[in-house]
Amino acid sequence: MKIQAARVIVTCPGRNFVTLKIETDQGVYGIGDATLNGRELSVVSYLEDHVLPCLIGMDPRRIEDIWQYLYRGAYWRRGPVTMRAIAAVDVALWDIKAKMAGMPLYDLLGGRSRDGVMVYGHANGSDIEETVDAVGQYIDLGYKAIRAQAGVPGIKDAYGVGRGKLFYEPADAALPSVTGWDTRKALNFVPKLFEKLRDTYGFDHHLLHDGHHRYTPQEAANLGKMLEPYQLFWLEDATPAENQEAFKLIRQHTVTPLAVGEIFNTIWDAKDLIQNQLIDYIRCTIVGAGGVTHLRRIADFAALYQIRTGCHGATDLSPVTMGTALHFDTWVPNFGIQEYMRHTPETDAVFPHDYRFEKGMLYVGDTPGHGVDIDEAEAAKYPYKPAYLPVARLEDGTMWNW
Ligand code: GCO
Ligand code: MG
Repeated sequence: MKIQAARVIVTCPGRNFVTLKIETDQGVYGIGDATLNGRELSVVSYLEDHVLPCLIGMDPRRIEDIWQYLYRGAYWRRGPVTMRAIAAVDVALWDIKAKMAGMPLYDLLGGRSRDGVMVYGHANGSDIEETVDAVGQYIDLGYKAIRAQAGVPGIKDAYGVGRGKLFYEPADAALPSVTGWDTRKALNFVPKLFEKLRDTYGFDHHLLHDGHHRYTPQEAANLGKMLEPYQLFWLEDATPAENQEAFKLIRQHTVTPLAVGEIFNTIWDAKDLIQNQLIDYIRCTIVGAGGVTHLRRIADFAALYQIRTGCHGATDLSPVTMGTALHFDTWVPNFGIQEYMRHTPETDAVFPHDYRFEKGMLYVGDTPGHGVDIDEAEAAKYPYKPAYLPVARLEDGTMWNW
């Protein structure tokens, strides 16, 4: 069996997605996601110019060997561009293997560990009142877990506040827009949001919050401590994690569970965090961290330390990643939660899929493969449009982490 052709498809049904389609000489094809928000075309080039020519003629059944070929063979290891390209190939190959086996992917991975996958949605508003209402809407939709973010008085476009309900799209401008940040204001405000949420809805639902890399370790420790009475499911990306040791300080001061990893690319980004038990949830996902082959390695390592998964699932992760992640989540023994930001109807039409939402859970279907396809005629209707994530500056103009 041979890989006969491989193509990259770029489409923008409301936002940009980069998709890889691998075709075999036996008529079976596989689909992988290679989207890197705001840097999409770099992965297109990496695949088209440097990866796809090597793949033609290879045996698509040799997933592990092809992964190692692309990782070791590049000599230049890791990084978001390389690892997304590898992830796209890996996911397309798992799709092909599962289709050939006539099995849904979760079965090939080792079978079901659970019936459905608990997800969390994003509730946001321009102030506390709006966010409290938005959380109420998610509760009405049956969600068991909800991430809450609100506009902070005095901060221009605080992180996480979208324009519409249910959909939130931060990459929204042809050049990065400038938002503001002020840690003092946020620290005074965020605990009030969660106090109001617990007063209004009680403690039956899981509540989550994303610090989006904005705090120093000491500030993050302070925030975690102040949030303890509200029993969060997790505080995410409380501080940047290039220096994994930074989490030690947070950990020494608070029992609020910590999650990190949406921007990690390999197990090496998480090694110290995991083996020193500095986090509770690892947020790497399929497209960001080298596909099913590598994410499985990270999850198994995390399981040794009772750390659970919490795959990133924002809208910049295409339905192909969402579908594959759901198969992974259905199998992985140390599953924690799955982020789920809904895609627009245009995106859903480009990527027909068989997963479905019911009462706060997502369920995979039983179609052989990962259950997500691409309608190329639909995709062709939406040409690529440059769109960047915002940047953040402090009041005095200093660049900060968005
Ligand atoms: C999350 C995230 C995202 C990112 C986005 C960047 O927790 O969902 O922080 O919303 O900002 O994925 O492309
Ligand atoms: Mg996040």
